[in-house]
Amino acid sequence: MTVAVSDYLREDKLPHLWCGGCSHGVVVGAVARALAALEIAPDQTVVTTGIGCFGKADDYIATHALHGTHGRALPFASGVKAAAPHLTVLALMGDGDAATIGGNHLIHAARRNLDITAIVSNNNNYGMTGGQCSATTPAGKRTSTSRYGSPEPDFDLCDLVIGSGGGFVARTTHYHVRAMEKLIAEAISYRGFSFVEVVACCPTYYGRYNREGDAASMVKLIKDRALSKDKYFKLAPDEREDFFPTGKLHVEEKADFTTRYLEVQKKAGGIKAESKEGSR
Ligand SMILES: Cc1ncc(C[n+]2csc(CCOP(=O)(O)OP(=O)(O)O)c2C)c(N)n1
Repeated sequence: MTVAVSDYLREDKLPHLWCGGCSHGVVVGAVARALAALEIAPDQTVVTTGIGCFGKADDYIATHALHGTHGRALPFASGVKAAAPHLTVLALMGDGDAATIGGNHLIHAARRNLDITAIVSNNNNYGMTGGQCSATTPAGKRTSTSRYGSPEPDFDLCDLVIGSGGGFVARTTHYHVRAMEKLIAEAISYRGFSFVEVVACCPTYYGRYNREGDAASMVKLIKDRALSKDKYFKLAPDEREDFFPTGKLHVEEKADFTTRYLEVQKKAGGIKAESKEGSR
C-alpha cells in the first residue's frame, strides 16, 4: 500500500484559519508526512482535538476525527483507543488544551501508558481567545492577562510527562521540520503513551506582547534556544537558563494499557470459569 501525503490532507478546507506566521500548519504538515511515511491508512487513524487554534487541526487532516471540548482531547483519545485498540490514535493539542485546562488528563494518560500519540504545539499562550497566560507561559513574560509579566513559574511539559509515567517523550521546534516529522513517526510507532512537544510561536499575541518581532524573528529566537539534549546536558546548570533540550528525552519499553487490560480481561474470564465450576 502506498499512501500519499495528500491523502491525509483536506485541501477542500483551505485556506486555513491560522494567522500568518503561526506554527500550527507546520505541525499538521509534519503529522501528515509522518503518517504517510508509516503507510498507516487514513481510515485506520483517529485524530482527536479539543478547542483552540491548534484544536482546529483535525479540520485539515483527512483521517477520522473527534473534535471535542477544551482540554479533553486526551479523554476522547483514551476512549477511542480503549474501544478500538487496533486504530492509530493521535491527540493534537495546544498548550492550554494539553497542560492548562487539560493538565489533569495529560498526567493520567501518561500514567496509564495508553497507546496514544499526544502532540502539543506549544505557543506559550491561549492563542484563540486573545493571548492569555497558560501553564507554559514563562515567568516574567507578558500576555493579555499578565501585562506586567507573569508571576507564575511555567511547566516543563516533557518533564511533567516523564514524571507522570509517559514512555516516549520528545521535544522539537517548528524550525526543525524534518526532525519533527521523524520524531512524530517514531512516537506513532512506539507502543505506549508517546508525547511530542513542538516549541512553536504565536506572533499575533505572545510575540507582540513580548516584542519578539515578526514570525521570522520568533523562529530564529526559538532555533537559537534549542540545543540537542547532549549539548544541553553538558552545560553547567547555571548555563542552561536560555536554552532547552530537544530530541528524544526519554524512551522506556514497558507494557502499555491495552496489554495490561487484556491480561485483566483474561484473569476475569478465568475467575468466571472457576466460579461456574464451583457452583456445580
Ligand atoms: C472549558 C472551556 N474553557 C475555556 C474555553 C475558552 N477557550 C477556547 S480555546 C482556549 C485557549 C486555547 O489555547 P491553546 O490550547 O493553548 O491553543 P491555541 O489557541 O494557542 O492554539 C480557551 C481558553 C473553552 N472553550 N472551554
